[in-house]
Amino acid sequence: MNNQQTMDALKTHEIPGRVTVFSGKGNLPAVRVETEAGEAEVYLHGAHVTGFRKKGEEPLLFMSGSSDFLPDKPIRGGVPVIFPWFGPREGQPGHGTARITDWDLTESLLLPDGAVRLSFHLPCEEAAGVEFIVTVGSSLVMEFVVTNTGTADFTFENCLHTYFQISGIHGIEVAGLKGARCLDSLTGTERVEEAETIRFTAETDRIYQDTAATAEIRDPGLGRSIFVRKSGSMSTVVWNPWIEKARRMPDFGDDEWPHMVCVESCNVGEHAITLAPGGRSVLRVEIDSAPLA
Ligand code: TA6
Repeated sequence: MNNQQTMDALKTHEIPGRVTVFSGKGNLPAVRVETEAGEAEVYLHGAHVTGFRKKGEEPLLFMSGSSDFLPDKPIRGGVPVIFPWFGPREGQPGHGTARITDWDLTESLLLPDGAVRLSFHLPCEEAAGVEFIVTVGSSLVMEFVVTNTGTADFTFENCLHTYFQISGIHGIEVAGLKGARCLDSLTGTERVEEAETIRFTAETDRIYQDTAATAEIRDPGLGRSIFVRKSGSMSTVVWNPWIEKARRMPDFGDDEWPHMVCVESCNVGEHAITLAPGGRSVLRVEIDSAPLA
């Protein structure tokens, strides 16, 4: 949905040496943030974080080289903002409308610790005030905030559908989800996760429910662990498309599936959120990394 702030309006939010507004791929407006500790890139289309790296490190986020950058298409990779529903919906865009809407940049702020905070607002949303706040520093902190500004209850799903850059899907493992209820989206089966860590040997598409746990992506190939710390989220989705699904996705390279994994912080299914009028919900995710212990 096209609601593009003019470049002149966007450039009023620039901070010399820290925040730069530019015309990105597909001539879509984007914001580059550079701090002493880390740097990031965010497109106004979908308020989509397309890059984050800590100083001197490999990027933490995966971006597909085949991604579209079109007004009516989602960007493939980075952090798709999924709202107000997760997954397919008859006659509607998959994973909701927020990721294919042009958001407004409402504030850029240099914080005392040297980090930069960007605030985005989702226009044309009647029932709720929707903000997305991105803080770039030695980690990436994202807060998805929904306030029910209507006069009736408002129910929605939300998800920060993060794509992580990894050395190779066969060599990584994801820890932190043991004991969570696991809904397998491919088989429709449900079980409790008994493994200490998740390893990948085929297409994997799982919704872990009733979990507020930090997920850790252990990547010996890159000698690092990525931590996905969250609050205000009771669902975690783990996804890798593997060979056949990758081939079926036109905006995803056939050879890209070994180099990414999605660990998504959400509230989906029975954890969909219902806000009474005036109610407020905050989904907060911090992405950080450390040398592999
Ligand atoms: O989060 C996992 C998932 O729901 C998968 O089923 C897969 O469809 C993925 O999202 C990507 O969805 P998209 O609509 O972005 O192609």
